[in-house]
Amino acid sequence: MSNDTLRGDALQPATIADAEIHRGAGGETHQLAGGEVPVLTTQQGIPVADDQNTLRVGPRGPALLEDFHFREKMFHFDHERIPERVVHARGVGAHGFFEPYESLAELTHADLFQRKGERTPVFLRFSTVAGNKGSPDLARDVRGFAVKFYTQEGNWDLVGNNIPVFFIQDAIKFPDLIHAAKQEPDRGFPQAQTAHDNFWDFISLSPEAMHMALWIMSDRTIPRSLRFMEGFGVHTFRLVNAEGRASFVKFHWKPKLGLQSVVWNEAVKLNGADPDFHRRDLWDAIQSGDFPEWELGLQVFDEDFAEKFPFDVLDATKIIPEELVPVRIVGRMVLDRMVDNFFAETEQVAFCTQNIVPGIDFTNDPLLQGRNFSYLDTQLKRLGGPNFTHIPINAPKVPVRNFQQDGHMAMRNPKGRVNYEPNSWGGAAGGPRESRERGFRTHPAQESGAKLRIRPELFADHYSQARQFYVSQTPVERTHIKDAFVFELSKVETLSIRARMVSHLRNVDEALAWGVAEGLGLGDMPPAAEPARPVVADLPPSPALSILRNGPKDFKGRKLGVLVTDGTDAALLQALQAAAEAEGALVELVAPRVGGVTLSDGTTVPAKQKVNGGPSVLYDAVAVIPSEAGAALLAREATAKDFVNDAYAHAKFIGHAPAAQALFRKAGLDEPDAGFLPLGGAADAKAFLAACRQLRFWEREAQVHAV
Ligand code: HDE
Repeated sequence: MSNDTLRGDALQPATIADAEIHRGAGGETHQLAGGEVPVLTTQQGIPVADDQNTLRVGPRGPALLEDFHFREKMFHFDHERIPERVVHARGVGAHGFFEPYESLAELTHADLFQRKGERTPVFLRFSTVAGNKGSPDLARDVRGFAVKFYTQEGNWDLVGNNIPVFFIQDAIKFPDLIHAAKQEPDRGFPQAQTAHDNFWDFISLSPEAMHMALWIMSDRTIPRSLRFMEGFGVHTFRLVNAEGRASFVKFHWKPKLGLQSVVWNEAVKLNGADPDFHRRDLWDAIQSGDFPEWELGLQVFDEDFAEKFPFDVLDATKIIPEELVPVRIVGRMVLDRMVDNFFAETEQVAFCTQNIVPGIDFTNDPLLQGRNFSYLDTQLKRLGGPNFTHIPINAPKVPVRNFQQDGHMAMRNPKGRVNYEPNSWGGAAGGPRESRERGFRTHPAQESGAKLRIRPELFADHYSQARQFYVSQTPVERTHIKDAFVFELSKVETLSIRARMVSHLRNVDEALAWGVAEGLGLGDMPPAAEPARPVVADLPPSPALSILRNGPKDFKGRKLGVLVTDGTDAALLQALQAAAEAEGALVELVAPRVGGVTLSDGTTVPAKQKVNGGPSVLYDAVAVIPSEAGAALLAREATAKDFVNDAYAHAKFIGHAPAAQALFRKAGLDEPDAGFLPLGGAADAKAFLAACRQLRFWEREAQVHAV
């Protein structure tokens, strides 16, 4: 190696070397070709002259310890990572607001619910539970749905999930549940998957998890978009009004765009095609001004209802069916701004179930009580000290006044002499005091009883609501649940665990149990598990529990992938784009080259995806509109064949120009069904987009799955 290649000048990037550098006023800016830019400084504010080369003795000599800029830069880099969340490590957050549709003063004196239309800022973090921070978005998993309301009376955190029940009834089992779900400790895999022995061993030994098991095997755990899923507070909380009257409440978030999930085979492929699928989807929607929206719903009930309800309202493994206590829609939440900095906001945000405001209160749900300890405790470790509430994303937007002081990274040190109370300094000099009128007051519920480690009797019915969930599903959804059990248990190597799960399923639904046993090739059917308590009864189906019965009414917010080539009919493409726009849907072009194609009228259009990087799993429906020559080219391209084959297998609507037949034939799609729609002109384009509102041509699914 010659001396020349090691010379600092040779390593200067062109922008710096070419720049006409001079200091701006006060030495804070300098002039580059692109305009004024700030001068780089150290953390101490010292301007830096060279950020490309360490300080050394001569061009080939030893590095000098004196190089404070290098040492400071490297020291800071070395400490960039903080521990990831022990659960819900992978997440994405956004800002927005909540506004009530009406005053809820009769139910609660919580300030944010008093005045119709008054906006309260919120920050929402969605997450998966089991995977590490870098795990893919489409893991089969529960999604966290945590909302921080920055109210006028302090922060309220509604730390929910996209599933209204939980695996366990008592917080003391949480570490076991999470250990069992995450990577197995000896081998460090599988990542972000419950399809392994430890998880199903724990679940099959915990009958209380059966209701949740049905939910996680449904398509709820593979949402198409975070924008298309519900959120739930899960526990029963209390609302308390100004007179001190308390009601019980369960919180629901209903997406304005309706519910939608992907199918499992799509999820598997999406994880490879775009591990950030959900994150990107949220980013794209908000950045383009298509702000996602949820309505807040309340199920409000009183002691009387709680007494009569056949399940315990403190049991987080049970729901209250919406048909029994209707969900009252009371307001909306809109997400309208992505974060400026992922680490500062999404990573550092700290949700705590104990962050609650006057007018809302806890119940004795043993899971909720345990959570109230865990969240604060885990923040201390993760964020490194007790002052994480000073970080802007966590700080309330109202004044904070108390005598807490010092600690790591204190940012908000009060002035003056007084740091205790009572004190006799008087007036403002004496510092803040409690307020009986405004302060948080716990609802004075009567409590008495022996100290015991025991669960209430009604917690012990583990199957009735699991069955209710199953019978509330459409046939397509039931098949997906069965297939999910078969998939997951197929990855379980210990045969007795497979059999134990099936023995529970016999108490849920015999047809489901037999379907799973058959799918696994189980051999002898195990006897049904012994229920801890006689099953309540055959509960009526609850249509609110089905995704397909609660889908969107239109194709709004969905994505159409259009496979084009040189020579594609320009008028047809325009008609598709116009029809999609009228539906509020997005169109993305997929082409042999990302540079784009030249259409029939000679215009060129860029593509969003090259065909081998833009598989059809990225889209809700596809249109295949090549020219004849283009179709002949695509027919020789494996990824183009995958594009149409997957769209077919995933029961998507497929619009097609006549020339597409050549590609379909080569892909083996020679028996088009009613989910294939011909595209000639504008009228066809409209009809195709109208068909897409159903999202899937489910009739096809049975044709493509033989085992
Ligand atoms: Fe959590 N959970 N959880 N959880 N949870 C955490 O707190 C915990 C539970 C939920 O985006 C942790 O800051 C216990 C139910 C969400 O930052 C931790 C129990 C529900 C998030 C913790 C539960 C949730 C968490 C880890 C059983 C739905 C992510 C990092 C009693 C109602 C929040 C953190 C975010 C995060 C404990 C059960 C939702 C360890 C002990 C039920 C959405 O404190």
